[in-house]
Amino acid sequence: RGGKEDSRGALVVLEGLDRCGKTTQSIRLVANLEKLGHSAELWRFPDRTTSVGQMISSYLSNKSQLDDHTIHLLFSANRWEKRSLMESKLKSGITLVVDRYSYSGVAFSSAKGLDIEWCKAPEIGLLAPDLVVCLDIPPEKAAERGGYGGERYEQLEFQKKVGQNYQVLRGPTWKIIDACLPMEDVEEQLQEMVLDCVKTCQEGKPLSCLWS
Ligand code: NYM
Repeated sequence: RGGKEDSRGALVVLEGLDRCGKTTQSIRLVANLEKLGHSAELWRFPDRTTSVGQMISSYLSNKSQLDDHTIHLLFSANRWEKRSLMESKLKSGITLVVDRYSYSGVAFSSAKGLDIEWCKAPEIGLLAPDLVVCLDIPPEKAAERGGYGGERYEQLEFQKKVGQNYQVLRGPTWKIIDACLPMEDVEEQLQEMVLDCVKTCQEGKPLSCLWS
């Protein structure tokens, strides 16, 4: 049932193709949660501030070359190095809104041709999100939005494959929002889903681990 002692923050993940609006929406969501009196923090992966994150950043901006398996494991390591902090924040009652997580890890790497089960393996044991919201956008529409920034992976054909992989990964904790709706509508739908999830976590829903 969960008494007050089991109360915790929610782990909420936003996923979607590049240029789907995740970053804008995650910033707004955290601001809205705080306005409503919830403690919330915005996180993102890759976290480019760590030394692993700097290797990732250099790879993404084409300043370094890495084998596909190696970069996959670095993205995963970047989540592992944040796992214990993530757990303690959640247990202290803070809701974490995370811009990309393991699903990006698997969807992007397997779009290069890596085996999907191999991609999932290093993610096993990371904290499982309470809610994954996927901002759904046709790859062609995303490409029209101000163009891609020129980082690795920001190409239409590649994004189409990533989109297909997201479909394969969709599970019971996934909710979809049409990212082509006006920004305010996306914001409102997202907030409603997240408030619901925050409530069940306050009531003591136990934390669980990937891959479930
Ligand atoms: N990306 C992100 C991956 O390939 N694997 C991962 O595990 C994560 C978290 O990095 N194109 C890719 C997706 C993006 C790129 O992300 C950088 P962002 O949100 O643009 O900083």
